[in-house]
Amino acid sequence: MGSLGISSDVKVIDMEGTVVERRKSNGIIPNTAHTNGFLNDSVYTNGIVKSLSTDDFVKKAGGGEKREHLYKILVIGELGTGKTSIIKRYVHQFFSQHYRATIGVDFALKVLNWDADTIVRLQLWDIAGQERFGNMTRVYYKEAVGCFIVFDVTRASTFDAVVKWKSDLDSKVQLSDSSPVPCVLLANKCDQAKEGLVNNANQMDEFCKEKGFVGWFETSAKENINIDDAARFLVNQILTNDKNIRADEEDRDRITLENNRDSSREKEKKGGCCS
Ligand SMILES: Nc1nc2c(ncn2[C@@H]2O[C@H](COP(=O)(O)OP(=O)(O)OP(=O)(O)O)[C@@H](O)[C@H]2O)c(=O)[nH]1
Ligand SMILES: [Mg+2]
Repeated sequence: MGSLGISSDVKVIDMEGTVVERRKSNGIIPNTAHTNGFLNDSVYTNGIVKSLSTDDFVKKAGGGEKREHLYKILVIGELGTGKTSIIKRYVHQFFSQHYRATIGVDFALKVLNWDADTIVRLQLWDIAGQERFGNMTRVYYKEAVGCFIVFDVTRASTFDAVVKWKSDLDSKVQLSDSSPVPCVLLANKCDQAKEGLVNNANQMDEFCKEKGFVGWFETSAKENINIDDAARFLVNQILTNDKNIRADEEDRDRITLENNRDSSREKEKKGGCCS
């Protein structure tokens, strides 16, 4: 981990699931913090994470403005399926055979220059497989707008658990319009021999449709297969949802404004406020 610039900092998560503080660890991890500390230092400015799903506008060189989105994405699934490895590959272009189980939750940030006018910041929440739909997942899932559920193609039992992770997710978090959080299924370790349903692409498509996954990808953190594509696919879903929700909210605001204007005109017609 040292080679990745790992710090001994710890992150403190409040019961709302927001990282409220980042401080140097003196070797004692506070009760409220669950971390392995693989965070890149650039992730948190001033130690405080901004509220999620917000937009900022940043000045572009040459005048115009860029829209900047911050999205929280969950990475969940059974123990040892490769969640941490996928994130490390995606964010740090790094892979290790060495297995160190995540404790609680870990974080990483990936910044995407999406297009000429858009920057997307993905805050990736790497949730330990050993959390297994425990009480803390409700806290960790809060405000997520996208999710990867990961299974290990060499262990069919990890695929069997996918449905439980999906229903845990759907029962604990929804988008602001109450629709389910878009979730992509990752069949990881595809560099190795596969076991079970994952050998049949048509049945996998059917499974995903039935269980409400927006899509699935075979991935390998080891060989760097499909991880960028899967992330791009999920971000596209998130951006579409975000745009639709925003449009609905703007419509609602406009209608409320028009109704208010109409009712004050009515009052004026009737002779002002005292009639
Ligand atoms: N061959 C192969 N091994 C992988 C791949 N991804 C992860 N591994 C290995 O699988 C083991 C577990 O990987 P992790 O990324 O730590 O798994 P995890 O899902 O984060 O596990 P928990 O933190 O316990 O939930 C490690 O030994 C990795 O090197 C892959 O794509 N191919
Ligand atoms: Mg892990």
